[in-house]
Amino acid sequence: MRNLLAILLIFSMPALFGQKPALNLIPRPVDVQQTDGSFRLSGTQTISFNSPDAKMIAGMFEQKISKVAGYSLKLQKGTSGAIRFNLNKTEDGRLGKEGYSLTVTPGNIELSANQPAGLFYGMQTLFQLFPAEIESSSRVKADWTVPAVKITDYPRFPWRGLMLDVSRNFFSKEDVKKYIDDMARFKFNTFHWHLTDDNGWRVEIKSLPKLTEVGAWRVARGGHFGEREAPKDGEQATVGGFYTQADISEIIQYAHDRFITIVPEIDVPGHSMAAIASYPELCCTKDPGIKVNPGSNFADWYGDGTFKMLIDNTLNPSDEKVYEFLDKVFTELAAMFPGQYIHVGGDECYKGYWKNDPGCQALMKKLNVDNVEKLQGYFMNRVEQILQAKGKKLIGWDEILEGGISPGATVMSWRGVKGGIEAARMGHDVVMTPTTFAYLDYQQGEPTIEPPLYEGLRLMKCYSYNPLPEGVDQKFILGGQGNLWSEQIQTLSHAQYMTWPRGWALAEDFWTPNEKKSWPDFVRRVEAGFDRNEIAGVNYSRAMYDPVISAEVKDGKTIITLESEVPGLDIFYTVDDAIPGRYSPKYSKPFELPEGGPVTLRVISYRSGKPLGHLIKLSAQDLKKR
Ligand code: TNX
Repeated sequence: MRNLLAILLIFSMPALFGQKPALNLIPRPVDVQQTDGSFRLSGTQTISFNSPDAKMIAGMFEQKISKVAGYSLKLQKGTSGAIRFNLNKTEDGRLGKEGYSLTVTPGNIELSANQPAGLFYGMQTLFQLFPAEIESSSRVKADWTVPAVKITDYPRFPWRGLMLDVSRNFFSKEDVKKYIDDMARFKFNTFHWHLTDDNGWRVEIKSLPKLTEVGAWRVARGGHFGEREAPKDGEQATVGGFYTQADISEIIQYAHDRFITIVPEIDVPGHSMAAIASYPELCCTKDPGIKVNPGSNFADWYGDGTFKMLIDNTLNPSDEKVYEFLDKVFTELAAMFPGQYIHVGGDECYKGYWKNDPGCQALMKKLNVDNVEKLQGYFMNRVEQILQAKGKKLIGWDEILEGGISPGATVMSWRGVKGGIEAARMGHDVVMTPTTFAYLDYQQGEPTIEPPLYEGLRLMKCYSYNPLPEGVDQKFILGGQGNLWSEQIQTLSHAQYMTWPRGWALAEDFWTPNEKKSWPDFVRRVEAGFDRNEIAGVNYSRAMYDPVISAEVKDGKTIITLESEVPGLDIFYTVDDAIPGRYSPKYSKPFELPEGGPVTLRVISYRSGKPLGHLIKLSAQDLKKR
């Protein structure tokens, strides 16, 4: 009862002062006009729909309300319900395929769109206008009101994606569905499913049973991925999993119901160790000792993006049997996935084994080419022909540009933005997923606190991203995508931790007009999103509260700078081994670390007298290395 009173008080406060309540919508809509009052669910209202498609969305809304509020609202054909889901009879030109308009008054909720997708996105906005309790998965008490508002909204880009790598670590069918659920809440419409790599083949191909009998399983290992022990002779491979074709169909349907298209990826010709472990004849070395990799180190990286694979993980482009294999794989894949795109990887393909292979040399002679890069071009073009024969379009990582690729290929720009710019200038469609703004496997806060990884990408940087590079025609930029590589991610909750809130920043980068974006306003909405995730039971990271700590050595002195990306935080620190808190020195400007003995810097961020960030602890040596 007391909770209810408190909730009522909070909700009536803006009304008492004549202010409109703050809305916490992510991504921020194109146009929002707040009006007076609010709509209250009574439990006896009706929901109307004007077409079978509108009925489907209205039914989803009804089910959600029934689950959390326990109301059974009546669904009825027509346009006169208190809550109305309408597909426009004449198209509203501004809204396009995915836009919607939503009007809430004290008497009605009216949602309209040109297409069902628009109604679905409008419904997500409507859910975000309800109290946070709407995110609950069971019945809860709440004041089920929606502030009066008029919203016109549509996306900036048609491709708004997230990628999940299920090869490095397997994620169950249920995990994948949960991940898709959360994408849908933020109007993502593309799920890129990285199904194969060196560490596991995850999709059943009936004509090639070993891909999942052998390729889906690796030896059990703990510890940091990339530094694990290689498989031993005779060791049982017990860790992994795969999706049957029935599982795949179920997930496709699940995503389809949430207006999400799945783009499956089969990563070739590199990153193919799991396939090679299953069928060693597919690579140049034909080494039957090649195993599905458990996260051991099998490459030398030279720091400039070049590398050498110490174990052969590359398909042989000169062997016709490889194309027969790929034809089988893509025939079954094309039959499973209804979307127009199949992603064929193409990244980080090591060509060292090709160089020494007589078959590859003969092929180079025949093609009259003098470098192995061109062999990848040949391979990719063969793969594209296979896809075209199945009515599918090829999309690949930006390396596919290097060997020459047909203009019909779509390019995913990951090595920064330059591949995307170059591809768009050549007339390719492009999806922007640069490491510098969109890599969700990167560390999101203070590196000594976050799970170890070789790079960082903070929320503010994600949020600053504009997927349309300067000087590029927007028509070639389909949109953008965040990529969650799973080398270091073993559970769904960790995947969620890495994805949110950075995924919210990307959702807004891909949906909201650039000029409508505002970092301080986004931070406020992110904090409201945290509360919602608490209720939804979805993990997230609070790393944005941790300051950026930098050090500069000047005339033998170490100068420390502490910067908060979140406005309005107080940063407290100590250099005397005391635990920092509200009575410690408050940071205001760069300061010098004391000399003359071992020194430890401790830092923590507060707001309104309450700790928000982690307690960060760094030695003077650590700092000097920064
Ligand atoms: C590069 S991005 C890769 C992935 C790794 C990722 C780790 C891309 C096309 N290739 O195989 O998982 O870096 O950050």
